Amino acid sequence: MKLLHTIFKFLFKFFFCRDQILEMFDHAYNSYMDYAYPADELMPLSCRGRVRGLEPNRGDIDDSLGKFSLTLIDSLDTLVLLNKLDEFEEAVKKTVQDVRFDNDIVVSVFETNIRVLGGLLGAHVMADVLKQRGERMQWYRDELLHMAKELGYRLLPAFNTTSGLPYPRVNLRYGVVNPLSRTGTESDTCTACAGTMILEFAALSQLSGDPIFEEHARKAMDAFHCGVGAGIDSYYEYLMKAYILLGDKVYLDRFNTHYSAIMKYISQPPLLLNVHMHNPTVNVRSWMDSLLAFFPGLQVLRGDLKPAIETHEMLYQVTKRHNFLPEAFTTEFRVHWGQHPLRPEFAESTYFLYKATGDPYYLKVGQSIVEKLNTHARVPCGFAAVQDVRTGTHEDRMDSFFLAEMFKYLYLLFSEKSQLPINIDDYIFTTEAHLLPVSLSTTQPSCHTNNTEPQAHEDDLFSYSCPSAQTLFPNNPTFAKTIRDSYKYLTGLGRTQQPSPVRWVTCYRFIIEQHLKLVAEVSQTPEHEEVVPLIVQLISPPFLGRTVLTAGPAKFGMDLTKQEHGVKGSIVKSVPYTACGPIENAVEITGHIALALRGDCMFAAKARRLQEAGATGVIFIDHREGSSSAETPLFQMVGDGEPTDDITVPLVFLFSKEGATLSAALQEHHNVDVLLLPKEKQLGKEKPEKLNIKFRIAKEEFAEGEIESTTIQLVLEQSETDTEGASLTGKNQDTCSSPQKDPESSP
Ligand code: DMJ
Repeated sequence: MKLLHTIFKFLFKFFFCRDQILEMFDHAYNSYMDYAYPADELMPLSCRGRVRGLEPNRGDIDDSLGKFSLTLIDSLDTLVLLNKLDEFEEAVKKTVQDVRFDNDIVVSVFETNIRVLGGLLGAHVMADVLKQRGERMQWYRDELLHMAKELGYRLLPAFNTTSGLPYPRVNLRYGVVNPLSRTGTESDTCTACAGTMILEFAALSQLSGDPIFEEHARKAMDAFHCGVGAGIDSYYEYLMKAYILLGDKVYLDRFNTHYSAIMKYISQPPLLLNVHMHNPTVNVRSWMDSLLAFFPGLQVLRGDLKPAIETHEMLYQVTKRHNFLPEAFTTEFRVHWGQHPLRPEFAESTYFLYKATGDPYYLKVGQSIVEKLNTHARVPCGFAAVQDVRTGTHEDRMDSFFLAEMFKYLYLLFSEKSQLPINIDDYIFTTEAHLLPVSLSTTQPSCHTNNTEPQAHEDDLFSYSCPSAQTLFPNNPTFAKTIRDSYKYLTGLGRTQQPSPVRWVTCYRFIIEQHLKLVAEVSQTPEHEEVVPLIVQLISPPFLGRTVLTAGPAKFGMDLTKQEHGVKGSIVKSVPYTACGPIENAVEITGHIALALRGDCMFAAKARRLQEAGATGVIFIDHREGSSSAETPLFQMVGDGEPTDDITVPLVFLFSKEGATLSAALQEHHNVDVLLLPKEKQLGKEKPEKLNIKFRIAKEEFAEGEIESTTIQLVLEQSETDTEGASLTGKNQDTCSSPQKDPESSP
């Protein structure tokens, strides 16, 4: 039996997958270098580079692109691990020669840290190792480290907050507060975004000798006071790994506190489901996110092998059914959101489980990942993200993490340690799979992956142990199989089995997207879930229904699709404009639709405050300069995780270009009446013959000495029989003689 295992392993490892993975990597990397470099990313369907500003704006995901050859930097240490040392040397030279960071561009602090700063540090460490061996890189003089330090300084302005939590975005040239920065006023960030800095920043401090980076990242970590569910995503990963890298028990204690809560409230093997933060017995939703696939890998590091095997097996069953993990899937394993942007988390966990168990089953899982990528994602110019796993349609994107992470984990899975150019046990993986040496640890006791005996603890064997796969989990394939067998037929493939009854609970990394939805409050709606486009139609003179602004809906507040004639009212700007403090102009707002700027606090908080002040509706306006419905897909605003039943007024969202049109109208005409309604019910569009516009011109009464003014009373009638119209007043209007060229589109 043992001999059979060995033969099986040998066959997989040496004659099949390693070479295939190398060939696939070459295809992806060379496509990027040939068709896209120096752009940030490859567009594999168009066979060209994605340059921000030249392609349609995709919203937040474009914040990863900083005109700094992202994919090249993210790929550097993968080149070393895959033994492509000539290519690595060449790529480092290109990075040093071509990449600049003083770009006037707004980027995500989180993404820039994990992908670019982490990429530079991992590559610097690799360059140093190769140089010390005396065979290559002899010209190298720490150029990548200098670049990393420069980038670190460019990120630091984001940490200039009272809490120490970084702003989500920074302008690489102008920082945050500079009027030229264009970062907006948004200070909301996700826990993962703010709590996934410590590895890179601490490593930068250790390597550069400047403590400022570690100090800031540590302060940001200290700012969290998480209970159940208050933290999320790679924040947990970084607590655990910060302990491994830095040896500071504070991080381990925090991790263990969170982990216990997660396992108590969230884990329902093999599922991990969202619970309400303040009421953890209540479910939040009935679907899971593909990003949870990293969690079994973290559980392996923690030493919690059983739930890791269970959850991983559930995920494998989902990939068997849908080829890839859809971005979100239900507890019945149906597609909730069909996109798959070639995420590496499932491969990551597969690698860690193989390392922990030695079970060749995980090689088989790895092989299936390789095959599916080749069959369903490979295109002539690289690998394309899958737009919908149900149809197999492609999307014109190949994210840099595909090269940074996917190929590392797959290659490691099929490699013997002796085949690697470095001793992999000497390194820890960042969340982007960049390699940082464990030897950076300065605080005792440090963790060394191989030789540390776990320290037994009364309550929990693993609580104070250094994660060492070999020590904690001696190879035991039978143990893993026994656990997996209970979950073999979860998805209904093969024999039928109902998933065990579940508590609807929440997980955390589960969802960077999910988390962003709750914190940034906009939900990229699953593709099959239609976002009903709304409009803000300006109906008072001189607009008379001809200016129509496309608006996004909210998942809470009044459902405008159920209002026969929409909701009408005149608009008043909230003071303060963000509506994050007490409303100072409640008197003016009462009975009107309030305009409020996005940012600084949650949509739900703004809506509540304005509703209490007497507003009959709220139009939120994006604070991100230049955004428009023409370029950014509509999304739905979501609540703050608390019940939102108390919010009954209608809520709509305008991108900043449309918002600017509305604000300009208000500034010019003082009285602007609007209708909030679904686009399909646009007034005067479907049945123009039935739209009667009547004017009554009347003299207002004036006090002696006041200038005479004319009032135009406008009556809009839906039809001859429909007498419910809008009686609106516009003062001192010229005429209706300024027709918009294209009433359908936003100016
Ligand atoms: C990567 O950039 C990192 O793994 C990050 O932590 C999460 N998202 C992507 C991969 O899916």
